[in-house]
Amino acid sequence: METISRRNILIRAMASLVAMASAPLFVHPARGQTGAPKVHHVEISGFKFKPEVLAVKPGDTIIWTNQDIAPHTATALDNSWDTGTIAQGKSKKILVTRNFSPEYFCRFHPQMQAKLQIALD
Ligand SMILES: [Cu+2]
Repeated sequence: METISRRNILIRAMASLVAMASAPLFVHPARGQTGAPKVHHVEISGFKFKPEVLAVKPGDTIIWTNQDIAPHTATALDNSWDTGTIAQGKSKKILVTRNFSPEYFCRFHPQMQAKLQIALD
């Protein structure tokens, strides 16, 4: 009798450990492990895209926010996507699709360049 109840306690303890270990997957479904789409933020300030290299996946959204007085754009080098003009204090968002062109620049200030590292799964 005692042996069985000890085993039951052990099984319950192990079950709760397993539940605790897997809980973060359900608490943070957007953190990558489940592959859920994410929202990434790129700040434009001092005539730079920050970060200049950003890891994304198809299905993710990128939001660019312009902190400069000058207007900017985020535009694919091959022109396949473009936020259009982003005025001071404004944001524009774009959905990352399959075969998304990774390198981009600002049409008004072509020296401003950045790139996306697009993970394919
Ligand atoms: Cu610009």
